[in-house]
Order: sequence, then C-alpha cells, then structure tokens
Amino acid sequence: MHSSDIRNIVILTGAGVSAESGLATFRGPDGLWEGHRVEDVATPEAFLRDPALVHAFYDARRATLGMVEPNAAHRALARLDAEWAGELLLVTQNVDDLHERAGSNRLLHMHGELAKGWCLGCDERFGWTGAMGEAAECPSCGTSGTVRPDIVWFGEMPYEMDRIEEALQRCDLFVSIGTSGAVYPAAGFVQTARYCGARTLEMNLEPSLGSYMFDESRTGRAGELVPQWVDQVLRAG
Ligand code: BJW
Repeated sequence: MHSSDIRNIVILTGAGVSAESGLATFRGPDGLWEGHRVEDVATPEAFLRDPALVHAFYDARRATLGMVEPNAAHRALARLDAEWAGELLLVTQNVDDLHERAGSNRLLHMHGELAKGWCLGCDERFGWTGAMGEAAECPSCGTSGTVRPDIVWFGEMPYEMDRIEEALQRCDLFVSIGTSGAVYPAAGFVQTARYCGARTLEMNLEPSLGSYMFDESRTGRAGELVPQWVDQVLRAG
C-alpha cells in the first residue's frame, strides 16, 4: 500500500513514548517501584490486600505528572491529529496526561488515567489531583474509603474496547509506538489490524515481543522516529 492510499490510522502508544519526558517504563531496568513489580501492585487483589501500598504507588506517580512535560513524540502525534483529514484514533496504554497536554484530541486511555478517581460506592468517575490515599472522600456521594485510582488493573477489562475494535477493523495503517507487547489485549491489536487488511508499523527502542507481526519495524528513540514518521505521512497524505 502506498502512503497516499492511507485514510484511517490507529496509533497505539505505551510507556516508551513518555520515557524521554522522564517517566519510568514498566519492564526496563528502572521498571521496579520500591522493589515491587507492576504485576504485584496493579491488581484488584493487591488493592484489597494492601490498599495503602497501591495508593502510595499511584500517589507517587500522580505527583510526578506536574514535573514532566510532553516530548517531541507527543507533540508530533498531536500535530498529526490536527492535520490529518482522515480518521485517526490514538489509543494510549499510558495513564499519564502527556498526549492531551501536547494537544491530541482523538485520544482514548484504555488503561485509565492517573488524574481520575473512581468511587466503588456510587460508581462515579471524576477528576483527581494530588494524593488520594485510603481516606479519600468521594466528591459525588461524600463517602470516605471507597475511592480508588481510575486505572485498569490486571484481570480488569480495558476501557472502550468496542470503539478500539471498530477502529482497528476500519484502519488502513496501524502504528505501535514504545510498547513491549507484553500486555494483552493491546499486544494483539496488530493481529486484528493485519487480519482486516491494514499495513502495520512499529517504532520502539528495541524489537518488541511482537515485532515479527509488523510489516515494518523501526528501532530508535520515539522522540526522533515519531516526528520523522509524521513528516513522512503528512507529506504523502
Ligand atoms: C522506548 C523508549 C523510547 C523505552 N522510545 N521506545 C496470559 C496470556 C495472555 C494474556 C493474559 C495471560 N494472563 C493474563 C492475561 C491478561 C493480562 C495480560 O496481558 N497479562 C500479561 C502479563 C500476560 N491482561 C489483562 O489483565 C488486561 N485485561 C484483560 O485482559 O481483560 C480481559 C479481556 C478479554 C478480552 C478482551 C479484552 C479484555 C488488563 C491489563 C491492564 C494493564 N495494566 C497496566 C498497569 C496499570 C496502568 C498503570 O499503572 O500505569 O498497564 S500493566 C502495565 O503494562 C501498564 C501498561 O499500560 C502496560 C503495558 O506496558 P508498556 O506500555 O508496553 O510498557 P513496557 O515497560 O512493558 O515497555 C516499554 C517499551 O518502550 C519497551 O519495549 C522499551 O524498549 C520501549 N522504550 N524507551 C521508544 N525512548
């Protein structure tokens, strides 16, 4: 397929797209948080067992949001969103807010957002800044101790799967950026897109677990590769 034949694009991003902003990835050398693997703190079971520990993990990460800025990869994707006339959906696994701060609009957070809370008492979701902790009071129903981070943990259903599936089935180009391909269902998106006839491109610091499934793999830093790719797509489009 020539670049000029592309109309509908789906982009999947992972922790690698935010690495150059200073946010740790999950499975890299700096991927442990105070000795805990993400699999040990990002589960409903961990939250039931030790809510203070899980709140501390997310409170610490929420606090870093104010200290980091979008990088060249986030900005290039926002430019593509603004200038691309066809359909475009940016699906991020990241719970940071760097894509929206860079200006992306056609964006969804499939694993939730650090800047949101969810009350298990009244089932409302709401914006949240600062620490949450165990005693947090729900702004909707006023109950204390029922608020959790609005994050999709292992074993929970990611958000907006129907919308993502539909976009994957309609896309001509699927692009995966800065994700290890270790976590499903996101790691399987490339197969859905391929099956439905899309061209597939991966950009990552190193080959990912799923590299062999992509038509093309570009290795390097997202902050360099993504702006180059966006220039290429907009020139051809
Ligand atoms: C750079 C770079 C630079 C660095 N430039 N690149 C057995 C088999 C298959 C599946 C399962 C299984 N057992 C259980 C499952 C399902 C499970 C799963 O996948 N588990 C795996 C561990 C096997 N998945 C789930 O439970 C999901 N739910 C689910 O499946 O529901 C049922 C369902 C059924 C049918 C349809 C749909 C659903 C939920 C998954 C929730 C994931 N949650 C987390 C934590 C919460 C968010 C948070 O705290 O932030 O989400 S886990 C963590 O991993 C986080 C991330 O979003 C996710 C992916 O990580 P990511 O982004 O790929 O980061 P890394 O660190 O792994 O990789 C970074 C990459 O960047 C690396 O490759 C670097 O090289 C690269 N990089 N610097 C470019 N500068």
